[in-house]
Amino acid sequence: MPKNLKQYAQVPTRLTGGHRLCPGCGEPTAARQVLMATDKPVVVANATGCFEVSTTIMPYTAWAVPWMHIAFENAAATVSGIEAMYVSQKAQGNIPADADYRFVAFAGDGGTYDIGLQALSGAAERGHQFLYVCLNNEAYMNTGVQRSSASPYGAHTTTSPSGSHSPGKKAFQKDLTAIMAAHDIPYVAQSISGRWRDLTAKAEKAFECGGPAFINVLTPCPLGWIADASESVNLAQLAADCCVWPLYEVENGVWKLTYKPKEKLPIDEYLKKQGRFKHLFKGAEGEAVRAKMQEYVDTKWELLKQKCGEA
Ligand SMILES: Cc1ncc(C[n+]2csc(CCOP(=O)(O)OP(=O)(O)O)c2C)c(N)n1
Ligand code: SF4
Repeated sequence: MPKNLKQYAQVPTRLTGGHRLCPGCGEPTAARQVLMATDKPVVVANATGCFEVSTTIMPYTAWAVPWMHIAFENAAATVSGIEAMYVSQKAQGNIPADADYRFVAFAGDGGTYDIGLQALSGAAERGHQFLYVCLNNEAYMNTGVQRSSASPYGAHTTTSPSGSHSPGKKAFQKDLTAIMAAHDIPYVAQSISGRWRDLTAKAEKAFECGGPAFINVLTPCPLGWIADASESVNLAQLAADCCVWPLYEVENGVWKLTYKPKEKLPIDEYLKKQGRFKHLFKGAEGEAVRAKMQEYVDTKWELLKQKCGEA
């Protein structure tokens, strides 16, 4: 049963303030909301990326739990290895039989959608009990905003630049949440860092599902999205309201919408607030790209509603 706000305020802080993530970054908010969702001791594995480098600037750390830095590509291999060692040590009597730990990996979309996908798929298939959280800001932000396979169609990044020969990124993003659902693991979900109740409830289910769990969290990045830091929470909410980033879960194979916008907003409401889509509001070509994006979002939304028994 998710706690209320007053109860969450009593939960010990596992990721402290004083880290160097940018103001308005969606990553620490999401991570804190996830970590608040369990009272059990947790061990964290963290792939390189903004979240990792900014929370562990030598000689300081913002982590108040056991935490392991690992390479870009192997967050899932590491967290599943830690969990396997824990199970083995418990069986050997080296860890008390009543110990009850939880294991969580955090990685960006670059580390998850692209370079870490093989390790993530393998760990999910092996059935370890862990939660993998993708902090999805839709590009490789830590190294200067390069496109990833999570970057949306039409987005300007340094490796999909908009200009006279290019409308921004030319491919639609990979649907990683659906790919993880296809692994038939106990729990898969999409959330945003803005709606704390949605994310903490999902994280609680994920921690307690007894097997592999995956949550894909949209985490706005003011620097890469070229947006005002004060707009981050609103942008995440707009992504849900425009159905660009629907909130749903797949629990033991059952698909369910966890948020239904009262009125599905046009994607322009979301796009116009971000400099990475600014070029799409100039000329006929930009209009055509936006129309294609809207069509894509509408098609995916209808398919999702069918899967969730809402159509
Ligand atoms: C194998 C490997 N390739 C490249 C890098 C350089 N590198 C470090 S962080 C990073 C980008 C991380 O992007 P993402 O995972 O999306 O996280 P973000 O910084 O956006 O939160 C890259 C390319 C690396 N550390 N290891
Ligand atoms: S660049 Fe983006 S993801 Fe990285 S710390 Fe800043 S706001 Fe967060």
